[in-house]
Amino acid sequence: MKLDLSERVDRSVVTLLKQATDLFYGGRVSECLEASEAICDYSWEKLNTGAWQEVDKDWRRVYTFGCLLKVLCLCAAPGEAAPVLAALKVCDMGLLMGAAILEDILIKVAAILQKYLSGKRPGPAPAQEQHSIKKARKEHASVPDMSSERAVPRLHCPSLQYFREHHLVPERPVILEGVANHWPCMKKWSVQYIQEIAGCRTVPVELGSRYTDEEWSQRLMTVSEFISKYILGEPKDIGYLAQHQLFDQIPELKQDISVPDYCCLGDGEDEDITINAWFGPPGTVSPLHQDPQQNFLAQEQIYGRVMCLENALEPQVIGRKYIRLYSPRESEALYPHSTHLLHNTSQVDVESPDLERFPRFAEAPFLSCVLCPGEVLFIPAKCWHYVRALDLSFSVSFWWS
Ligand SMILES: O=C(O)CCC(=O)C(=O)O
Repeated sequence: MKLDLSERVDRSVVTLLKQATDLFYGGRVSECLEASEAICDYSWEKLNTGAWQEVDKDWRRVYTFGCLLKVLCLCAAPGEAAPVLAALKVCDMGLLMGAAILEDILIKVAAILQKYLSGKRPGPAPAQEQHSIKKARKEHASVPDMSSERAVPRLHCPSLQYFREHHLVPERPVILEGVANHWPCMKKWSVQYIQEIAGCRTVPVELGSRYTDEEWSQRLMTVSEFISKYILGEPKDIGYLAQHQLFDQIPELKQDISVPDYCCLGDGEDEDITINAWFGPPGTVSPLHQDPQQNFLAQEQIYGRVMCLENALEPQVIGRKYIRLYSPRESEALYPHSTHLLHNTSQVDVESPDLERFPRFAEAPFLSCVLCPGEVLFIPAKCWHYVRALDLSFSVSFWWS
């Protein structure tokens, strides 16, 4: 195993990594496991010291090497699903917290482990779970009265040139209809499908209704735990799977979506496009904020399953989002937070603004829409956007330049 690490990593750690590798190839698996755990623990401390942006990438690579060795040890003896499941969790931790090594080997290893586990998957969901799916489907957040609001314009599959001239260059938002209808996810995705494809994967979940709240936090959990607690669970709990890495972590899901053709109008390559997943129950809110890149926010069609009168399971289409857009020219009237971390986020609670504290907000013009499955919203770079899910919903956003 080629350890390409800079001088910034303590030599003792590099030596320990070499020893651990030799132990593994020498068949001394339990000693290698111990050493790999020490490597993971030590580098974990480094990853959790100071601001994340300042963590040295080489320490993240050390952590990934530690995870890889641990995975190899856990899977050394074929057989039970439990150690493979534990190994997959270690892979995910390496993917989330580490940095790529050996041509992204952890992505490949994770795919193999997931395939192995899918052969050992339990049968259909028990009746109790089906009942909760019914409950989840019935719940909606209130649709705002939009009669006095200016609607985001809509176009059906405009040409590249038309989109460029009338929307990209003048930075005008638009809803593109008919652009995502042919994506495989539109027919394929259901809560059950996501559970099957990604259930055993560990992901970060945002807890609380919005990231500006004091009690907001993030926790790592499996997609299965997320679905049973926040998608099928009690409506009082809000959890949002808002993930920048989900599609890299689980390439099987990425095959079901496409990068919108309009991204070719940008300067970058396809690999420079960041694809984000936003999966959550009704009521999840992304507070008013702006991002530096152009954005195509695509609303997926996700099927819930509802118990109909004959007790059969009927698929139902769900997934709408209420969205408001404010021009970057209105920034002052939106009262961005003053702290560095939240400078791109407004202090105003958009649907229940405190106009005594934020009087200019009332005058700021905006566009609004309810984005439905199959539709793609173009949000120009720096355009302020506020998003509230009206139903259980799965959106995919493409950030491009
Ligand atoms: O869908 C959401 O909740 C937020 C989407 C968003 O903010 C984005 O894509 O930048």
